[in-house]
Amino acid sequence: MYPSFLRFTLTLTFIFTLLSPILCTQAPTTNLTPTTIPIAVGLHGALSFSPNSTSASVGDILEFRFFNGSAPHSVVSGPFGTPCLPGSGGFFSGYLEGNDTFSVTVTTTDPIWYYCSAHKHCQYGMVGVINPPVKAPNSTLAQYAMAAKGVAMAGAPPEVTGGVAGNGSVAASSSAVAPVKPVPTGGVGRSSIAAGGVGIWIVGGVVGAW
Ligand SMILES: *[C@@H]1O[C@H](CO)[C@@H](O)[C@H](O)[C@H]1NC(C)=O
Ligand SMILES: *[C@@H]1O[C@H](CO)[C@@H](O)[C@H](O)[C@H]1NC(C)=O
Ligand SMILES: *[C@@H]1O[C@H](CO)[C@@H](O)[C@H](O)[C@H]1NC(C)=O
Ligand SMILES: *[C@@H]1O[C@H](CO)[C@@H](O)[C@H](O)[C@H]1NC(C)=O
Ligand SMILES: *[C@@H]1O[C@H](CO)[C@@H](O)[C@H](O)[C@H]1NC(C)=O
Ligand SMILES: [Cu+2]
Repeated sequence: MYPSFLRFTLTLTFIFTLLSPILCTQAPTTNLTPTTIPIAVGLHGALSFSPNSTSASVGDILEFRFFNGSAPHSVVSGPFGTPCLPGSGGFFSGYLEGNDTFSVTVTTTDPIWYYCSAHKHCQYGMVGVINPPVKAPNSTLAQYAMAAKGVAMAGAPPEVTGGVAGNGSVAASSSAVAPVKPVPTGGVGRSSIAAGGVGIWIVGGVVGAW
């Protein structure tokens, strides 16, 4: 009786351990599910990103979308204090156009300033921010754009970095509207909950119920 019951329990534990990565993706905590956030690059020929200010959680994917028929653009991240110039450890898409995408996984809730390095697009206001600083009016996108106007020449890293280029089929008429997301409060990040920990909790809970 006991040995077979024990065997049954161990088998269940084993099965749920195998299943836990799958169960984790269905976990009730909604912000465990990464959100893909589309950002249109130069839609309808405009020298802008749309939206140009975006809230994102750690683990979310920024999907920069380049459109058919548009001029080549890029997305480059860089510090607030040096507009139109890249920073270390950021991203650079290279020069992309028709239907290309560039996907960047968000790894911080700190502000990420970015711009297009093509020609004088940055100076003309092709700039954006992820997770803008909450203390307006300091460090606003408008201030970044204003300072960008005085930059002699935009810069970019020597090679593509910090993201993955793709090749979707994005209709020029499609609108890229970011889903409404709550502004992160900084306390509970997805990163603070390890998937493995949730898996163990599920296994423990289910086996405990038996
Ligand atoms: C894509 O762009 C090319 C060049 O501008 C244009 O000829 C073509 O009609 C466009 N296709 C679509 C589906 O928008
Ligand atoms: C983009 O996709 C459209 C629709 O599938 C296609 O007609 C067009 O040729 C593509 N453009 C490029 C530059 O790949
Ligand atoms: C924030 O903005 C105010 C008003 O422009 C300014 O007086 C203050 O020095 C700024 N603070 C910082 C830390 O930039
Ligand atoms: C950001 O986009 C909004 C909406 O298109 C626009 O009104 C605003 O001027 C843009 N901000 C900057 C700094 O370009
Ligand atoms: C997307 O596909 C087109 C046509 O095959 C190619 O010219 C372009 O380089 C591809 N872009 C990326 C980012 O893979
Ligand atoms: Cu551009």
